[in-house]
Amino acid sequence: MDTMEIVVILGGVALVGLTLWYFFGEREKVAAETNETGVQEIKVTVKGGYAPDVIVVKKDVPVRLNFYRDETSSCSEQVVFGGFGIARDLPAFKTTPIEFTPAQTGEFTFACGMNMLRGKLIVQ
Ligand SMILES: [Cu+2]
Repeated sequence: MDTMEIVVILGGVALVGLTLWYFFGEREKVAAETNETGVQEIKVTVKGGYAPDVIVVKKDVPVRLNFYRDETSSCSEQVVFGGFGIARDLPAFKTTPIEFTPAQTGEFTFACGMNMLRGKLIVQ
């Protein structure tokens, strides 16, 4: 085995590791903050994904997720909260608030219209 082969193999291993981390790695959780009107509010930037992509909220307290879509890629033009029956268009370079009150605890996925970009809402 020459050096080039070793480099290629190591590169491949690193790529597999990165892919596994991307899909299964522990994501950073961010809790929505309750503002003075009693709404749990958080800004989510949409750009090739959702940042943050794991959002923690409290049950039975109104939630407002301010989706700021920082791109024109058609992939992210819609966001869908299947568990809450919400599908909303996100105009590019604008903030679109999505409001609801989670009535039960659990983990709920949200995604783009094609289910490619994904995030998670954890209700505690
Ligand atoms: Cu998409």
